[in-house]
Amino acid sequence: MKYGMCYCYWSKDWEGTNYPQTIERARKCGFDVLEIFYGRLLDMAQTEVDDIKAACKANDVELYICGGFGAEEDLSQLDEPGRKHAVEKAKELLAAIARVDAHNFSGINYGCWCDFSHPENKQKNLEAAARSLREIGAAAGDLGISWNMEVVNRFESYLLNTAAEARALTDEVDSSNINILLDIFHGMIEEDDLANAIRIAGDKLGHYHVGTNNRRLPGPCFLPWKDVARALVDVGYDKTISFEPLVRSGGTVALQGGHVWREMLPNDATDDDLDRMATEALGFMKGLIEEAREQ
Ligand SMILES: [Mn+2]
Repeated sequence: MKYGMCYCYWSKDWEGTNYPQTIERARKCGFDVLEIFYGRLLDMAQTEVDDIKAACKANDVELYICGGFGAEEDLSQLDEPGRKHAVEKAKELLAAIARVDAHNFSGINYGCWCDFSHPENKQKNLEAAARSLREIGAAAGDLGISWNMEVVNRFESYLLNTAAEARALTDEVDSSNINILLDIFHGMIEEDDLANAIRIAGDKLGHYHVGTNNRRLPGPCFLPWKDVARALVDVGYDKTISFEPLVRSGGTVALQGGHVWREMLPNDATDDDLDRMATEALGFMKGLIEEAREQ
């Protein structure tokens, strides 16, 4: 199992220009993966790409890419020329992901993030998404990239709110490169049983996001951590568990999607405190998985 940290823990913004330093910082805290937003990859200078790849190699850190699509990238849209354009954009993104030597792209990468204009079209949208994803799955396969569709809560999308809905879509697409990202926060809102959600995703589980119920670093809280760890081990999940704490106020993380309206970090937390808390949370998560494996 690999363990990852999302860049937004160390920044109040989704994206930054200090990825090489953050890759080193992730490794110092014990993480195997740094997860970054996709946007800047599309027009990133080759020198920065080279610096990121060198930092990954020097620190033995793998880069994961994530994000949520807008209207132009919406693979589920019913306008056929628009959908084809979105597929071409997705292929450009795949090339950009391959350029930084990443092999996972995860998020709301099947529809439009927070667009609720035509929920009555849900079934038709899913059929359009399946057509798009079959083509993207083939392109992703050529580049060795897993396209992980994030199941999100009802306030972020009407397309995939449960693992069962995502599993139905991946079965319909039937591509080994189109998989599922489950996030414990979204699942806590929508699923009847968080462990069962993992079992439903089963061998299509491509990525897993964790945090507490209020999106702090993973740690003791009312979430059924032991059951979740048990299910991850039972389905043979052995990719990456990424931490996605949304704890920073005042930047794009808070104001553009994360909805952080109060301080979620201890008062006067220093950079060293952030790193120490991340390492402690990593110990918590690793302990759960090891315990489940020993049972
Ligand atoms: Mn997530």
